[in-house]
Amino acid sequence: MKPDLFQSPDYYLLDDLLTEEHKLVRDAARAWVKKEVSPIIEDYAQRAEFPKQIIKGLGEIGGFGPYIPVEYGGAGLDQISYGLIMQEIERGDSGVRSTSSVQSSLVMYPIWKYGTEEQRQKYLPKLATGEWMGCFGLTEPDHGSNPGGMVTNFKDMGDHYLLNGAKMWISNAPFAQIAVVWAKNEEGRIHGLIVERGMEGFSTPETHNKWSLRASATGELIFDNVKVPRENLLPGKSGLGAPLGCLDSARYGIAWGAIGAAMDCYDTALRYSKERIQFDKPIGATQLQQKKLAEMITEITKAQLLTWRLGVLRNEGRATTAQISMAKRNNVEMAINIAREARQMLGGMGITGEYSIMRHMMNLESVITYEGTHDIHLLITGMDVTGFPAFK
Ligand code: TGC
Ligand code: FAD
Repeated sequence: MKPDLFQSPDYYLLDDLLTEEHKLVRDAARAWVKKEVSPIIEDYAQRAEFPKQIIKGLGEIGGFGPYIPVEYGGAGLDQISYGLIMQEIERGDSGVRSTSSVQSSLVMYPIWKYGTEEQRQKYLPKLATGEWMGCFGLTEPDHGSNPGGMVTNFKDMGDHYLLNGAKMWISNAPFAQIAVVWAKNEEGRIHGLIVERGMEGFSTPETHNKWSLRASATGELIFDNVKVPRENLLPGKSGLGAPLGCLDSARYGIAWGAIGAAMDCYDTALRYSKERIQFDKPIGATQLQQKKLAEMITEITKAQLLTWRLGVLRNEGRATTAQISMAKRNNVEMAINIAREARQMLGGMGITGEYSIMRHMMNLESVITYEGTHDIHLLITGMDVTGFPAFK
């Protein structure tokens, strides 16, 4: 793979809207990605393997629980710093950002928000350093966009719960020490349970043959009469709103992350367009290629503004689920369109692993599907503006 020469586009001088702390956090993440992710990621993606050696560094740059309070091992940062870290990590690879998103927003967040003090003390510090990795089990083979229909269930056996069912498409599952699993009790009410690797009847087979997010490990969670200790139930919130609350945080991070992938594709295509000579002039001097680049930087700039504003609203506790949906949907579509255009700008070279674009493009096919599909986010916006839910 070519050396990482990334230069971040900032067409509207958005750095002026960031604090010194935001810039420090972002620059540290950017430098880490250049040093630890860019040189190896193509190889790991080609081999369909998650690079476990980066876990410690991810923890050090605040990639695990950026906004979780310092007393629990988190970085105690605000929502814009959290977003900037996701942007930089996904600039390297969406699969690495996935690992970070899942650990932060889908494992640490529910333990922090819905867990007991004992659960926070037991799990959060280890998750913050990456000593323990976690995964989040919501999706099932027959319930993806409609998680409320889940059939995974647990029975109260007095001194423990008995968990049965299966989850599918679970990021980090093959190597995670713990899983935050959403299951229905005997009354059909959804609760979160912390399931630990090693519990009898719990297995995590890996999902192979993915053409997307190849550097992220994906698997199933299978529960065959798993005895879960009573103290592993998250008591703070139940109902579908509990897992959906976690998704708000993760989807917000993805909105930033997608900008990172788009910036990397744009920057690569821009550089290539100045160097690649056809018909005795750089392809960047032709109107057709300039149209592509001009539209890319316009879309990136609009997404940066949208997402920065969303970060401000989240810092103030005012961002709604529908606003987050709009940003996730807009930014991932923006990124995937830019990746497709940028890939074409590199001609044949665009399909090789010499450049990051094709990998981003394939990764984004997962990003546009997980954490709520593109269609589901449109329906969330539709419901918000009309008041009519059109899911059912
Ligand atoms: P609905 O009736 O609308 O809501 C049920 C209850 O939940 C409440 N609620 C929320 N609460 C907190 N935060 C939110 N964002 C909430 N959204 C809804 C709601 O008020 C209600 O509460 P209550 O008290 O009245 O019961 O639910 P619905 O069944 O009609 O479904 C709505 C829909 C379709 C929007 C929802 O199911 C949905 O978002 N589906 C998409 C599923 C999804 O996003 N799955 C993601 C799985 S995790 C993942 O993909 C990780 S990938 C990670 C990576 O690798 O980076
Ligand atoms: P379906 O829900 O079957 O949707 C199929 C199609 O139908 C989609 O285009 C959808 O938009 C459309 N559709 C569905 N309902 C409607 C409707 N009412 N109106 C109009 N169109 C509709 N899940 C987890 O719980 N944890 C994870 O860590 C996790 N990681 C993932 C990693 C990867 C790489 C992938 C690919 C997925 C991951 N997921 C995870 C699962 C992901 O959240 C689901 O794939 C996603 O929610 C969609 O569910 P589905 O695949 O079952 O598609």
